[in-house]
Parts: sequence; structure tokens; C-alpha cells
Amino acid sequence: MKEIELKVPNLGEAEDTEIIEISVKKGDKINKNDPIIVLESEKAAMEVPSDFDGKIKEIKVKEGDSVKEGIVFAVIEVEQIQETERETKKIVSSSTKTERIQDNAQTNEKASIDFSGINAGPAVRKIARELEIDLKHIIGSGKNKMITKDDLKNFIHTSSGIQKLEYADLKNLEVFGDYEIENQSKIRKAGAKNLTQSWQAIPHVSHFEEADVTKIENQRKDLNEISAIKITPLAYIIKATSLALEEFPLMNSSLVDEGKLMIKKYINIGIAVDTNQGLVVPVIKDVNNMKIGKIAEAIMQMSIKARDKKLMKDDINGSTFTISSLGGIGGTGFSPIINPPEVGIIGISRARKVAKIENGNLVNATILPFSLSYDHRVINGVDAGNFMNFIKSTIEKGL
Ligand code: CAO
Repeated sequence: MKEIELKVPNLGEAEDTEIIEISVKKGDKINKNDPIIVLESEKAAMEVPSDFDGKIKEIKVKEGDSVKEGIVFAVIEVEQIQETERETKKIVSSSTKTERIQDNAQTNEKASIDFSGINAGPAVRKIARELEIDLKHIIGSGKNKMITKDDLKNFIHTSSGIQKLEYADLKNLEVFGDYEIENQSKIRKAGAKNLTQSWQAIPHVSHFEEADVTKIENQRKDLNEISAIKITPLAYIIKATSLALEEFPLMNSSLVDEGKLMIKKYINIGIAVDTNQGLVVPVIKDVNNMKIGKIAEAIMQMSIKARDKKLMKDDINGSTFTISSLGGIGGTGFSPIINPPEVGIIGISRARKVAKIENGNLVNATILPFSLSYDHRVINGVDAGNFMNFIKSTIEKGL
């Protein structure tokens, strides 16, 4: 075991250089090229990495210290000294620094987040990139609103912090038997990421309801006898939901900033469509102005386009609320995941025939279970209950 002193390298023309971050603590194991401190001059910031694998024995400086070339800032213990030529790093100008960050982004798959214009040191950027956190969402508490490590830690610890996607450990699993690896489509990969982020970032609550659809089922049968297009219960639910969104505009909104809600004056409903490539959500625009037949036609056109991979950008953008129907498959109820930036989503399950007591008489009825998942930051239980009651009574009255 040998002790090595880490010294501040040649800093180029910079004179007044401050330590803005210490990226390690005593006892930390470090690898060669791991950043140890971050220096900042008036023009830019630079990381000072370790040239060796080892363990931090002592830190000889603190954040805020001014340093010059040659000052020992840390002592590390190393097992073996690799013959390494210390690379003299010059302080880089801000634009060069940005270029370096962009270069890294090209070689690192996780570095797709754009940090341009962000005031944060390289160590914070590195962690954010590794955890796939967009620094634009963090307000810095440092000098000139610089994002410090503590700001990043606080963000991760609050519910708004988006955590890393969770994956099973292949090495642990492969010992149990034969298997094959299947590559996921781009749509499935994007869907997995969006669903995870929505689930982690939005406090979801689900509300379950049932509606007697006997009246609309009779109406639907009659309509289907004369209609060229098959009309499914979904068209009726979409219509009833659009009327409810007109009545309860809070459900047709997006939380755009802390304490700022955008209430949309148009009603576009996204429909979850199952395709071979995964779930896609085409949008039926201005659905509140459409009749049942037109909505059924739009569902058919959009699902054909989705399955034939013919959806255009305009077909999938701009939804204000989403409906996911598993009615053709089965189930008595489920909690769908909100499609951000929306604040609610309705899930439809399979209608069933029941015997019901009506005015003291036993009658046949068809009951449709449906659910609403809502963003509890925007919607309260009472709002959700009123919204669902409205849909239920609209359906039961007949459309
Ligand atoms: N109760 C009872 N029967 C229902 C029903 C319901 N709630 N909803 C549909 N059905 C019936 C239809 O009437 C149709 O019956 P017939 O074959 O006798 O005519 C049959 O089920 C199939 O309907 P469909 O699924 O073709 O049509 P749809 O309008 O109900 O749905 C679409 C269209 C595109 C939404 C659907 O095909 C689809 O992709 N659903 C899956 C969505 C999904 O994956 N959601 C989960 C997201 S969360 O992971």
C-alpha cells in the first residue's frame, strides 16, 4: 500500500480558482479518472480527476478554498502504481466545456439529456447523466443559482425525482435454466420509460365505478344494424367522457409549473391501442363535437392506422385525456397509468349481464365497470367522484 498526494494541476492562465465541489469523502474507493474536486475560475469549471485506482485517505481542502497549481488537495492510498503520465489539464472556456460535455454525450448512451445553459459543475452533471435526471427541473441554491450536489440529492429524495429504471440482474437469473433474449421494439422501450416516469412522478389514485349500460347497449344494437361501421361500447364511453370533460375542466388540464395549471379549452381524447410493436395512443380531436357514429369511425381508422404503422405525428399529439379499454379482452377493473402531461385516464373493463332489482322487480341489466386514475396533485377525491358520477348518469340516461 502506498500513499500518493494529489496536487492541483497546471491551471493555465486562470489565477483566482475556487474549489466549488469536493466529489468524494474520506474512505471512498475511487477509480482512475473519477473526479475528486471541481475547480471554477471566472470563465469556466473543470474536474480534477484521480490518476489512480485507490482509496481516499485524507482531503486537505474544503469547498470555497482558493487554490493554485501544486497545492495538495487529497491523499490517496493505492495498491499498485500504474505508470501514468499526468495529463496537464488547462482550464477550459465555457464554450469548450460545453463541447466536451456534448462529446461525452455522443459516446455515452445515457447522456441524451441536454444540459446546455445549465449552471452545474461537471460532477453534478455526471451524476445527473448516470441517473437520467434532467437538471432543468432543479433550481440551484449555489452562487448564480448553480446546482450543487445537495440540490441534486434533495431532488432525488423528493417525489419529483425520477429514479433509474429497474432491471433484473441477468447474471443472477441465468443459472436457473434455459432462456432466450428478445429485443424490445422502440415503442415498447419508450412506453416502459414513460410509464415508469409517470408512475414515479405522479401521485396516482384510482376510483372505481359501474354504469348500467342496458339502454345504450340496446341503442348500439339498433345502430349496428344500419351502420356500415361496427359501433362498440367504447364510442359511447368516449362521448360521455367528453361531455364530462366539458363539465369538469379541471380534468382537462396539465400542471405546467409549481402552482400553475393549464386548463385546455379543447377536448382531444387519446385511445390506447394494442399493436404488435406495443401500446400506442392515437388521438381523436375535438371529440365533444362528434356524434357516436363519427367517434366509432375515428376509433376504427385510428386503430387500423396504428396497427399498420401509418400514424402521423399529428395523429398522436395533443391529447388532453386518455381512455384505455380492455373491454374486448375481459377483467372486472384495473388502474391505468396516467399519460402525462394529462391529469386523468379512464380504464374500461368488460360489461357483464346481471339480474338487477328495479322498482321492486327483478330485471336483466348489463353493467359496465370503469375506473379513473387521477393525479392527486390536481384532482381531489371529490372531483374524481363527481366526474365519475356524471359519466355514469350520462351513460345510464342514454346518449
Ligand atoms: N364490454 C363488453 N364487450 C366489449 C367491451 C366492453 N367494455 N368493449 C368492447 N367489447 C366487445 C366489442 O363490442 C367487440 O365485440 P364483437 O367482436 O362481438 O363485435 C369486441 O369486444 C372487440 O372490441 P374491440 O376491442 O375490437 O373494439 P373496441 O372499440 O372496444 O376497442 C381498441 C378498440 C383499439 C381500443 C382495442 O382494440 C384495443 O386495442 N384495446 C387494447 C387497449 C389496451 O391495451 N389497453 C391497456 C392499456 S394499459 O396497459
